Amino acid sequence: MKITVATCASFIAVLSITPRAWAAAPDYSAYYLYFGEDPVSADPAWGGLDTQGFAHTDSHWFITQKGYWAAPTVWRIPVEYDLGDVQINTAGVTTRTIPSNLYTQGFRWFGDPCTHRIDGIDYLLVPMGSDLFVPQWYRLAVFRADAGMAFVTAAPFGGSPWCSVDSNGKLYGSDPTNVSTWREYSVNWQQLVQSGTLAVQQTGTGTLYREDGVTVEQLPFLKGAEVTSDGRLLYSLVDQFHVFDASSGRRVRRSVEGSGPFRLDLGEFDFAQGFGIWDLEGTASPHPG
Ligand SMILES: [Ca+2]
Repeated sequence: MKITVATCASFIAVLSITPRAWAAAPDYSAYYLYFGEDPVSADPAWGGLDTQGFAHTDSHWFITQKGYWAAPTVWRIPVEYDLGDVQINTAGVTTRTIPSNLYTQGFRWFGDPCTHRIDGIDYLLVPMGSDLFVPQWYRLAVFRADAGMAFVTAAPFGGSPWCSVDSNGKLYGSDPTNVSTWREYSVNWQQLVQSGTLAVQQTGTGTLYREDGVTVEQLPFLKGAEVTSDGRLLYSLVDQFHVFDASSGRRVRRSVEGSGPFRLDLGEFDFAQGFGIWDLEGTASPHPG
């Protein structure tokens, strides 16, 4: 099975990684290896300093931009397109900006988004923040994930700059700085479908530990995070990836620069802002492996 992780930086766009069985793994069966930069040294229109995060449905990428001098924007790109060769006027690519009333209220940032399908309807969830340079995370916005990307609603989301939903519909988030825990939320998805309102209730927290299980891990500035669809692993992006077992909170893998099977190599002037995990095998992606 092939997995693609996308990070955003000024040039690097997509990292291909593949889960491999790890013989010593006590309570999970796979982790993800970095296999290369793809597209290589691309500088796509959705990239640059404004890119904040990635999500996907079965057929499309969704990429958020904070809107440095303009309104925050989300791109919707078919999976069969080469992400390194997409322009804003490419047929089939659509963008939408933040609703004007939310922009007027001061929301200037889109964070690292996520998606969830309920009753055959795909929804795109986007953390929104105010303040151009020091974002405060105030709301979780919901859009339809079809081509119209209609805005549905927004609700408080505990200040998290990222969101993730597992296959059971459980929603995850955290504080943006000095992260030592993550939060779990229940969502009334049926209410979202039926009345277009978002009811989010925190149901628990998880504590993050180092590999030795003793010291609480503090992640100084979280760029994004994602829980695998089975809810077993939490990928957090700081300077590198930190991968935690979601049941124990213990870190099980950490990416490194330069060498090793799980590495994140960023250029001198590049930095990662967010990411997404997508098993592209069996999709129409030009880069399934
Ligand atoms: Ca994401």
